[in-house]
Amino acid sequence: MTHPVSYEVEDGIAVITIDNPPVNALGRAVRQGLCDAMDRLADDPQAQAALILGAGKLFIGGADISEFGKPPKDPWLPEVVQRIEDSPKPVVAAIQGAALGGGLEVALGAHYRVAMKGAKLGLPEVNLGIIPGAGGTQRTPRLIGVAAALDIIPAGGTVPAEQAVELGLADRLAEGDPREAGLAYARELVTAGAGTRPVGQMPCPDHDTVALEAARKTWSKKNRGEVARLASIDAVEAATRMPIAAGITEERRIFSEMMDTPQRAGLIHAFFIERKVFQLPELDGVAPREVSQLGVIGGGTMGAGIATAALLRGLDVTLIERDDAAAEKAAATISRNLEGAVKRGKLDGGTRDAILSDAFRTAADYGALARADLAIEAVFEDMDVKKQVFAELDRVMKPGAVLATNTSYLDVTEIAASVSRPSDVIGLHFFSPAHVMKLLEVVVPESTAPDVIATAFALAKRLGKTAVRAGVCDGFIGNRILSKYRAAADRMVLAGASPYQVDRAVKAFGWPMGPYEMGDLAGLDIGYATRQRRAATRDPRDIVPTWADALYHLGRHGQKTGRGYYIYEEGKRGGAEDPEVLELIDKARAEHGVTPRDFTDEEIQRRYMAALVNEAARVLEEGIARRPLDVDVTFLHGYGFPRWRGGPMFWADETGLPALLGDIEDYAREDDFFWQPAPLLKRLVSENSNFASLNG
Ligand code: 3H9
Repeated sequence: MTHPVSYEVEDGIAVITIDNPPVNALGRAVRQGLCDAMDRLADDPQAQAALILGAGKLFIGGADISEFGKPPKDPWLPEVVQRIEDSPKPVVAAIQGAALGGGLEVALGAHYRVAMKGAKLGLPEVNLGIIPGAGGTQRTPRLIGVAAALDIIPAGGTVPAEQAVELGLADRLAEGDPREAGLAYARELVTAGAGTRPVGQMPCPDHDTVALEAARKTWSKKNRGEVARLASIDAVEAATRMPIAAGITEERRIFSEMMDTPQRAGLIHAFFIERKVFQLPELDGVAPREVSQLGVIGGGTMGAGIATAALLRGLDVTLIERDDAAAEKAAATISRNLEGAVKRGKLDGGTRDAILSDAFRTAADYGALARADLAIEAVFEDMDVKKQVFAELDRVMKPGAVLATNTSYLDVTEIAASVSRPSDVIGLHFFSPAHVMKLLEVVVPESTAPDVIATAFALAKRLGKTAVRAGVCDGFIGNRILSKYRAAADRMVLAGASPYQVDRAVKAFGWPMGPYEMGDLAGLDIGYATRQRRAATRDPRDIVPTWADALYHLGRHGQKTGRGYYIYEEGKRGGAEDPEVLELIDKARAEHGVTPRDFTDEEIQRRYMAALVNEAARVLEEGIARRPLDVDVTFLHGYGFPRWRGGPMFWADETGLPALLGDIEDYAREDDFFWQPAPLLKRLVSENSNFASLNG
């Protein structure tokens, strides 16, 4: 095996290149290689300075995350960075693509930094539940001050090369080849007789109480529950109080503490599964079909959101609406969405104008889709209406085009069977607002061709979405599981918990919203319509939240009507509890002959999660989700599941499946209709196994 760190001398400059694809992560061999290179540099009479480079498209993506949680191996990264800083000869780092985490820390060990245009520099460690652990929290504030360091470190943020130079994180900006730019800088330094410039030897930054307090205030609210962000602020504060060696020891202490948290394990699980979710063995070697022209049918909130997502990523979009008025309304929504992107700095005004004039058009006639490569219908959720749309698509679309439906629960197999080319049909279930939400459930009927599945995954990547493969059933992966834990919440309310306590308990677990706040946001008419739809096939033992029906009939449809479970006042955030809702619930309890009992918040959380995991186990067993990680990604990206818990299946493994099964069996003693343990859960417990074993 060739060594991942090479050393050669060019014109008096030692060029040290890290070549460790895919991201030049700082695994053990790279760390050792850098130490060896520093030893060699010190003794090399040919070299007056050194240049550190990363081979390929980026400088260094950070420490090797796959080593985390395993026993650490020498040399540790902080020592490596110190060795670079202690070099008696000047060291330059030339940064292209990205210098992240340990990658930036290596660059901060160097005495001079040149950032190539397009590069980003940052310390994203807190996103993984740790803090920078190789001097990042000590050297960054020494270079750019406490306030600027606090803008980056607790946010896990990156800055573009230009800003890095403005801040002083890098010394100069360059264009072109990083090797050439780095060599030119190093030669210039040698010619000028510039010596070393160790960042660690720079004076302690001023103790900026205002910035520290502001950061603590921000990060106790934002990413609620995450410990590493606040801990990273403590580490930055340490830089203001102690010399570098002590500061690095303190950083190391906090880093090790974070490394041992379950949050670190959860966040790193999330990092890896977000990538693995795209790796489907069935798609090995299957090329996606070419997609550049997209058709969207229906310009409501969903259709307009999908069109916006596609336009933002450079696709050409034709939107079909039934008449001019509807088309104009859709175009206005899309224009507003794009304006939002301009305001958030994601798009410039000129590009927005160009998109609207060149890449987007509306039409009333399906014939306008004759050249589209893929069409997504987002019309009213009714099987007959969908079939009519698909008949039109079947008639006008070119051979090889993909026909997709954005239905959130209708039978995609039945839709596919209604056209002459079922193998080209697939479900693409976007979440609202479609140009913001990351999740895309790719719903695959038996009849779908593999390259159509591959096309859906490639499209998702292009749109910046996380795609999860789902099988066909009512609600697919996410909404099917959601309906179960929602039902568990309703059962707890009937038994004695208040909806407000349920919401509070669920949020204390880390969910961004409780089920009743969520209901108010989505609109209580939606839940009512779902209950109506299911009424004909409902088991008589099932419990219907009659209080929710009553709210619907009172016209209290949630936020949009100012009243639902909560009472909303104009201009006020959140809603107030409504005693009338509690009266409606009391009435339902009386009808069911229920004497209300108290619930602890912990019991609410356990029942909510047990219902989720149990249904997820069924979804896995039926092959609706192929792997537990697909369920985890669905909940992280579509339902706001707290990322630091890794996902519900990861949480279940961490909690322990025997304990969860025990809970479900206990609950079944009082209600054996709702609480039937999933066979897969029982099997995993009997085999002393876990969900992770099914991730492949
Ligand atoms: C750290 O540095 C701690 C230090 O402060 C202190 C230590 C003492 N390690 O994302 P991609 C894999 S913590 C190992 O698709 P892109 C990734 O899993 C680290 N593996 O590429 C994937 O594998 P596969 C701080 C890594 O071009 C493949 O590389 N750094 C690492 O879209 C391609 O990844 C970070 O948090 C890693 N560090 O984006 C940065 N990074 O092909 C994390 C990636 O088998 N990384 N892989 O699925 C990223 O943000 C992106 O990967 C990056 C490239 C922007 C670099």
